[in-house]
Amino acid sequence: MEKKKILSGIQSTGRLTLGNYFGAIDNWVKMQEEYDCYYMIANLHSLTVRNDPETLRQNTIKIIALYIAAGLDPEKNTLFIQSQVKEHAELGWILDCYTYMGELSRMTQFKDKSAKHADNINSGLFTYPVLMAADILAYNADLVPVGDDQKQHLELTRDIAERFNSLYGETFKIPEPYTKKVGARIMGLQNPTAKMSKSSQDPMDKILLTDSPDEIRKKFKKAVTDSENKVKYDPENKPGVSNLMSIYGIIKNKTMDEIEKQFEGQGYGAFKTAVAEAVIERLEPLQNKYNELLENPDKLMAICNKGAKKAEEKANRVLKDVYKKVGLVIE
Ligand code: ATP
Ligand code: LTN
Repeated sequence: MEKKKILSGIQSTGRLTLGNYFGAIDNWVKMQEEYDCYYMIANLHSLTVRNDPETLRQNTIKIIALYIAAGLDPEKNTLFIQSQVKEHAELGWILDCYTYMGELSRMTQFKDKSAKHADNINSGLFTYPVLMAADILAYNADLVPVGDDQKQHLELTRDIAERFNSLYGETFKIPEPYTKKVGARIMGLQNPTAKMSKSSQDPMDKILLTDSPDEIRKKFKKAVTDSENKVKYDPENKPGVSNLMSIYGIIKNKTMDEIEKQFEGQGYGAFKTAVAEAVIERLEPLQNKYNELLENPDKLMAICNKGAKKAEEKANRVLKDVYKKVGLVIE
């Protein structure tokens, strides 16, 4: 039986955090045996906010290195950079013409990002979800692993695909979201009621996958908690400690009950140290591999080129079908 197809991606705006790791990449690694996986760097999406060109280029390569260092095997998965496969932008344009302004106006990410970048509310930011739909539909992906924040975009993707199919006949597969179990949503260390985000302005709010052990210790030590000094899981009233418990639980594979028992009678100091050491230990092999990979950028690019070629073959077939169906002349 043919394996089900998975597609997902991360924007190359900024450096990846522990949130990206536990919320996305670490789950992708677990899926690589069972599915036919396409994992890309969504660098076209990154242009919706202003970037320094050289930083954007560097971040893109660094994320590819992190994908591989985190355990994504380039032989088992198709790893590529979105801008290398022009079909994404081409299909994005066509799908723009099948998406309504009203639908896009309802996207909460658009509202959030417009508020954050009030001086640059460009039309790319508005049509961002359509490009994401193109990423997914170009491969007829069955499943799309995303965090809660992206579910609305996936719903829209399904609506666009259904609309297109009903106009032109069966063309796109309707993708399903693949969301993870609870606990995979990592919150900020300084503001534990908002998710840890790579674009957060406060460096103390996020753990970067490339942070040194000392930086990690410092950030956990300064993490916001509460005055109770009791390790207890209560996300509503104790969001800071609960977030640290989730992180510890994911790494040590322990339930919240087990963690409460383990740290009974101990204060936050000891607990924070334990969380920091667990994170350091978990990231160490990833960081070693990452540094090794970055020593040979040509090899990394060769992996991306190979992935892009394979991705393009698939996406081009779908795009040609779409061109034909809507009446665009190509040959
Ligand atoms: P940005 O700050 O640039 O918006 P981000 O850090 O929120 O970025 P995205 O590029 O939007 O990350 O997301 C990439 C993937 O990582 C998505 O699947 C998203 O759901 C997941 N992800 C991001 N942050 C977290 C988090 N704090 N906890 C769990 N998953 C996360
Ligand atoms: N919008 C997503 C990144 C992204 C994506 C995709 C995820 C771009 N294209 C296709 C899944 C499938 C984000 O910001 N996390």
